[in-house]
Formats: sequence, structure tokens, C-alpha cells
Amino acid sequence: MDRRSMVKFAGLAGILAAGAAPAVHAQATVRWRLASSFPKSIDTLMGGAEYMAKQVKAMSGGKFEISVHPGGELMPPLGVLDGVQGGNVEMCHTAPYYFFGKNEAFTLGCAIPFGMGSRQMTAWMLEGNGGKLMSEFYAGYNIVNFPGGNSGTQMGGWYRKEIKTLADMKGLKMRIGGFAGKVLERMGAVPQQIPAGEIYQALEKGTIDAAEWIGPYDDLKLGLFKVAPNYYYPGWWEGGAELDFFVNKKAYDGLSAENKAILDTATRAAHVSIQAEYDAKNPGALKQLVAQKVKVAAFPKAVMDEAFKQSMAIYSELNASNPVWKKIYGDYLAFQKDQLLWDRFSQASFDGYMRGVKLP
Ligand code: PYR
Repeated sequence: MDRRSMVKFAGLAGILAAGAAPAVHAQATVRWRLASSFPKSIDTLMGGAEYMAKQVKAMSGGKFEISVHPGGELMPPLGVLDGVQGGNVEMCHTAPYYFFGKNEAFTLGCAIPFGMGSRQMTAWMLEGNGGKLMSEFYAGYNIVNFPGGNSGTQMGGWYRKEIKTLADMKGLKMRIGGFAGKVLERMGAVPQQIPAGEIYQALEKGTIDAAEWIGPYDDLKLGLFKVAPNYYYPGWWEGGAELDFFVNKKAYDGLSAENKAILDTATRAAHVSIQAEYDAKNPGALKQLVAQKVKVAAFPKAVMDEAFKQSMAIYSELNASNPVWKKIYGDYLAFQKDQLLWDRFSQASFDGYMRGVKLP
């Protein structure tokens, strides 16, 4: 033993002899970067990621820090999956269905047309087989997934012209998130997946005729009503879109058990708070939009029926062509059917009654 080691050893022995406890947080500080798909102006989603990072820092006593970067700051908003997969950043916050071009199964961890609502989706992911099935799938992309919020049922978007018949969908150039674009294509529309921060400009310039984002609170901020005053509902392609935090597998494996638990807890907390924020803020924003003379209308039944028919046809084709889709969708569908059965006796029945009464 050289002199320096002996001094160190003697020092440690002295501390132990005096009964002093060794430091609890002996581990080094972990610093991660999170790339978001969303702009700073979308404070619901960006705020959710920032809340998650704040919780991680507080719970770790400052030993685990995640810096949150808005879409476009570190990489293109829709390039975040590649960023995490390749290890350029440790983490991202995104809507998995943006990546349906890589594999349609990405949509099942987020939203599919006529799919599950927010509570149903969370139940499938956290308590059903959804979490396990999607984790197995994401592992093929070097990714460990965590829930990152839900938008709840979305609105059907902003249209320059009214949608009165199915024929009005023909030739419509529309910004739409995820796989619903495939359904729109079959209805004669021309879908485009544009990041949130670029939607207003595309609609204003006339590059597109219609656009959907999420719902009143975010849509008001994006200013979409200023250029397309017809606001339709419901967003049949997003009954409850789940956002996710994706983590690079190697970075995750390098975390201590303590930091893994912290990340799990903080992401779940953000998952709850994002949905709560949308639910709390959307009604007031809808009232503000109506005050701006926005025309709010339901999609015609013929449009809904055709969208449903085309969606089911696509799912049946995917069952035949994509084995990963078939495996995960089989479980999703069985869960969705059970949820709809239970819903009939619980939430739907209660809501149906409440819609007909007048509160004091
Ligand atoms: C969208 O990109 O449309 C979402 O709902 C996140």
C-alpha cells in the first residue's frame, strides 16, 4: 500500500471508528438531454416534460438531471426517435404514431382511428398487456418506453370550408397526426404530417386546406382559428392519444436502481398531470374560441361511417401483412371490446344521464 492509500485508509478507518455514517448519495451526477417533438408554445406537453424533469431532479437530490429541449432545438421534431435510437440524446418526448412509416405498430402505443380512449389506453398500457407488448416492440429500436401523458379525445380540426358531405373530403390537403392519414387517403384527401410549430404557417400560406392538432387549449395558442374558422368534432382518429417518453436502452441500463425507480415514478406523474391539464383547460378555451365566432360542428355521419369502414379495412389488411401489428392489435382489440362493454354500464351510462340534466 503506498503512502497516499494508507492515509486514505486511515482516514476512512477513523471515520468508521467515530461512528459516522457513509454518504447516502455516493453515486455521480447523471445528466441527460431530452429532445421533444413539441414547440415551447405547446406548454401542456412541454410543461409535462419539464415537470417530469423537475421531479427527477428533486427526487434524486439533484443527482439526476434531465435538460428538456423543444422540438427543433437539438434535432427535427419528428427526428427524435432516430436521435434516441442512435444515442444522440438519452431521451425524447413524442407521439409514437409519428413513426408509423417505420412500422404501423408504432400507432398502437399512441392512437389509432376509432381506438381506445384515454383511460382505456392507460389501463391497457399499465395494467393490461399493452405495456409489455409495446416494450417488446420498442426494444427492437433500442428504446425503453414510459407513459408521457394523454390528450384525451381530440377535436377533428380546422377547415377553411365546411364539411357537409363525404365529397367535401375529396382533394382536401390536411395536416393530420399519425396513421389516420392513411384513412383520409382512402377518403380522397391528401394527408400531411407537419410538426406543431409549422402548422399555422402551412395553413396560412394555403399549402394545406385543413389542419388538426389536439384540442381547444393548444389550438387557440396555435391560432389556427384565424385562418380556418370551421372547427369539427370528434377527432375520430384520436379517442385518447398517448404521448410517450422514449429512453435509449444503453443509457437506461446504465442507471442505478434508485434512478430507474425515480424515472418510472416521475414519468407516471407527468402522464397524469398532462391529461389533467388538458381536461382543466379545454372547456375555457372552447368558450373563448366560440366567442371569436368559430363555427363548431359535428362531422356528418356519412363522413364518420366511411372513416370507420376504411379504418377497419386497413386493420384487416395489416393483420394479413404485418405480423407484429397482428400480435399487438389482437390484444388491443380484445381489451377495447371489454372496455366498451364495461363503459356501457359505467362512464357512458353516467355521462349519458348527466348530459340530460341541468345542474344548479
Ligand atoms: C398530433 O400530432 O396531432 C397530436 O395529437 C400529438
